[in-house]
Amino acid sequence: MKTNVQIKTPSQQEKTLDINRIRKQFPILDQKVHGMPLAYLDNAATTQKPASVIESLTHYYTRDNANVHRGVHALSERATADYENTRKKLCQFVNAASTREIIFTRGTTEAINLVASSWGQQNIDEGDEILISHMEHHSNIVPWQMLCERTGAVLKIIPMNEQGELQLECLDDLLSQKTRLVGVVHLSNALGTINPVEIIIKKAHAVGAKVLVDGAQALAHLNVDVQQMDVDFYVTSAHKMYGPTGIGFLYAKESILEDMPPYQGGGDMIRMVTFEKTTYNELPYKFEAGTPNIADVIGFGAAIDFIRQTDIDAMAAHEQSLLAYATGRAEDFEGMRLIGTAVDKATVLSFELQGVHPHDLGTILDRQGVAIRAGHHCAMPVMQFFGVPATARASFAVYNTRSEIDQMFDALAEAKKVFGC
Ligand code: 7TS
Repeated sequence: MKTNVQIKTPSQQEKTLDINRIRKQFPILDQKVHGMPLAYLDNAATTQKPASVIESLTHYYTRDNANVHRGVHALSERATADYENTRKKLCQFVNAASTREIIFTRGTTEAINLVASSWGQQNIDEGDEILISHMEHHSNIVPWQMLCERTGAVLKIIPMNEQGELQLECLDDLLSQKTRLVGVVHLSNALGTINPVEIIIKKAHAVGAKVLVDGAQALAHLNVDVQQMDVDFYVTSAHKMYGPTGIGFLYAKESILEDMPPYQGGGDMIRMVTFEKTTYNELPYKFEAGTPNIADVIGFGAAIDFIRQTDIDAMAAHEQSLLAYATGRAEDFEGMRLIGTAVDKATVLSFELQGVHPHDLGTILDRQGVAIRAGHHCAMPVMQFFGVPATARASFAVYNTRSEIDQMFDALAEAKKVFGC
């Protein structure tokens, strides 16, 4: 089946990467699974980590381990400097106006819950509307549903079409003076669609709504400039960008953060505590209660270094050429249906194979050393839209190769034989 996918291929001027050299930086890739070379194609779930990230964690625990912002001793000063250095790197990486706008969280999920809880508590009332899209991850659905339940606000949905593209022509009808917040995913984990977030932001701002963009999948694949985008909230997780699990951040405009109440109370987020009254710390610390995940923040910094050194545009170009190759093979593969064929897409090949349940596919591919994901990808409304219980999903990162994609298609051919289809 031919689709309308027009995946950009790298232009002549783009830096070409030495993928073998990059692969050598990822020790985990050099292994066999069930006697076959590992082809790790589950990067939308989590990416692998380069040696520099792993070493930064070891270095921290062997040389610098201490609590931050508190001690006057050398270890605490070094730990604090490295911790805050990651904030500076992130500030530059997304072009935030100030480090005060970068709040460390456990990841995307916690960042969205922080906004729904803190900003939501202050800005959402009965009858207000929150607009999200049909292709959101559960973490950009459930916190808003919970907020609606608490406040009596109404959740509305931007529809999508059969290609898995948002129907932006519906935006003018959906947006109104009642809309307080629009939540939209930048790069869909279930479909690979890249959404035109700038257009959505402009239209939302025109009715006075704030916009939260879920960048969990985006920051390892797209160039993001939060000021140019004029986004109010941007959230992500380090573990999808070659960094550690359990850490991510919330970017928000300083003026909005200043007005938001704290999310959690405790150490570090206060200026002065008495039993009568507590005053809160300045940004960004007002939103970072308790001892933070120091080691993984430092590891996150090493992951940003890796992306910057490798060059995000060159990485994106390589991944686009992998996706174009895989899409071409999929179109020639009898019985395969692609789920998500947006014109503008990246990194994700979601599909079903006639006659084989995605979970069985996942298991058979694993026996051939190929790691993909099978399931609803925490985007059940997407599955409901396409009328499938689950999809199989391959997702690419900078270290993947065409021969790994061939290995996947060989394994898929094997699966067809096993199931006689
Ligand atoms: N938003 C999107 C678009 C995601 O892809 C994910 C995780 C999240 C939010 C939540 O991120 P977390 O780090 O807070 O868990 N997506 C996936 C996935 O596709 N497979 O496993 C996790």
